[in-house]
Amino acid sequence: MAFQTIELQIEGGIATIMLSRPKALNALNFAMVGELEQAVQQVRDDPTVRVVVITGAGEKAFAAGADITEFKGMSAVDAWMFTQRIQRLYLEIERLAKPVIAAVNGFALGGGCELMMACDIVYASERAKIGQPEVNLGIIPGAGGTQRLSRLIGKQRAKELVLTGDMIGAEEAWNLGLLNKVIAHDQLMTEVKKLAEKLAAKGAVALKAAKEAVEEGYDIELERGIANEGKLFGLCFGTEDKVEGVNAFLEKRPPQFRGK
Ligand code: CO8
Repeated sequence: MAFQTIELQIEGGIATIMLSRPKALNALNFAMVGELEQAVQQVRDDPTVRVVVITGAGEKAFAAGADITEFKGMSAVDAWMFTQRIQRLYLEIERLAKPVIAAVNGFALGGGCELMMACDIVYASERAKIGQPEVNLGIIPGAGGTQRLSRLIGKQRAKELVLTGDMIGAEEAWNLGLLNKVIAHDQLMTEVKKLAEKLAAKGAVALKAAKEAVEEGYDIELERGIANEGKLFGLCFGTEDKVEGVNAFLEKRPPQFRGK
């Protein structure tokens, strides 16, 4: 499928979605949101895709947020509808039955920061700048920023970022627990590829079950969360990958998982 605002490349079981409006720092406009919806559906339904990477084109930005030029003249109802759409898209990414890695190559602001937070693992360039600057526009985050941020780093620190609209550097974001790893800028995609290949070699059903156990259990009481984990654990015992994984360990050889 030919896209105008993103690029989608699928190779060796790894789908790379690149936000590609570098002149506007990869700001998410309506067209990009529509194309992201299509790309996410495509990678979700393609059984050859085992891992998804999301990154930004150019040297400066992952995504500098929603496209502010489209806010001019936008009605309250339109804005509400748009947030609902982008929220659904980010939930879809968060719940995708495959690991999603964010490769944050620069600014991740507003809707860009919110997209980053919907991903499973975040590797960032040392040049990354992260924040929720919406208050500077007289608005607030609308794609999960007030919710995922406080769940990730705690209410107090989330409020500081959301209320000041300040950007923070990669080191500070890592200290807060927003990033998994900070990497030298020119090494970012090499390290992300290594991680993606590592994940692509695992059993796809086990990865799906593991992600689902964490996601579904996160906002519920411990007892229900661990009960759900137990059922997913049991489900793994019905897979060919479990037979292969256990046999490979006992036979002292690397496993060859088939995602079945
Ligand atoms: N939207 C549109 N254009 C943008 C955006 C943006 N978010 N960010 C940057 N650009 C454009 C600039 O206008 C500029 O265009 P031009 O060359 O035509 O003048 C170009 O990208 C390069 O930007 P700068 O010259 O400003 O580059 P700097 O390095 O000087 O500054 C910054 C980089 C600090 C990132 C600066 O561009 C900036 O502050 N950008 C805005 C960041 C921001 O406020 N983001 C939040 C947007 S609101 C949001 O994300 C809400 C999401 C909720 C879901 C949607 C609900 C409707």
